[in-house]
Amino acid sequence: MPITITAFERSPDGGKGLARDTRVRWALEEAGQPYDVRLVSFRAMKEPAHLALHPFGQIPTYEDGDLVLFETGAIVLHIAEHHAGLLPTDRNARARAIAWMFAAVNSVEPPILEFANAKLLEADKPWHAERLPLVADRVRGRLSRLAARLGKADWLDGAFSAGDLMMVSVLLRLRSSGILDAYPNLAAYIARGEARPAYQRAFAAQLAVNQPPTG
Ligand code: GTB
Repeated sequence: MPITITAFERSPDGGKGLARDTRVRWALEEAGQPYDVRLVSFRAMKEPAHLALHPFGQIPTYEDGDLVLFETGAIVLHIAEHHAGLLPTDRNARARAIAWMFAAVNSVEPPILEFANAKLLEADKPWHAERLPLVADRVRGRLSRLAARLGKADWLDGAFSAGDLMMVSVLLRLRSSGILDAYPNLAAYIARGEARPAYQRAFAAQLAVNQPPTG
């Protein structure tokens, strides 16, 4: 049985690669692992069969034989631990790469999500105009520190790792906002991630679901 992941039957972003199955597809492509995708509707995600895989009724999930996983951080770490290419072999370098994975989901993604949600879900609130700059500043706070740490390096800690895969995936959500324009080294970092053939394959696969070829 091949690895099976779940993804949106129809992603709200229409195939821009922002739904979280893209980062799992990317990790599987980096690891050279074939996978199947089961598409789920918003309704099916909240039904018992899917809730048995994902307690919060979300995508993506990951199934490999007896193993069922949810949470992209855990899924990407599992893939990285079992296949070459996403984590260094040196023990300390490996621990640092994992720390960057946690930093992506625990320190950088939360303010980005708050910002995305503020724009998407709160635009009609009377306090929106006052709150949005505060939320944007919290994003900039993280980006400034991250940009300073990255400096002129290609990747966060030596060679490309699962830490970079997660960080680039998290930062991609900001691209349409213009916030990244103030951080050219981060914009270049994201572009390097997107240029990886494994990312390109992952992106194309999720796009094919959301924009089936016509004709
Ligand atoms: N922490 C979990 C993880 O990393 O796995 C978060 C999983 C999650 O948020 N899944 C979302 C989901 O299933 C899809 S990715 N949502 C449905 C629900 O909760 O009912 C989030 C997402 C959705 C859409 C866009 N977009 O259109 O731009 C971007 C990101």
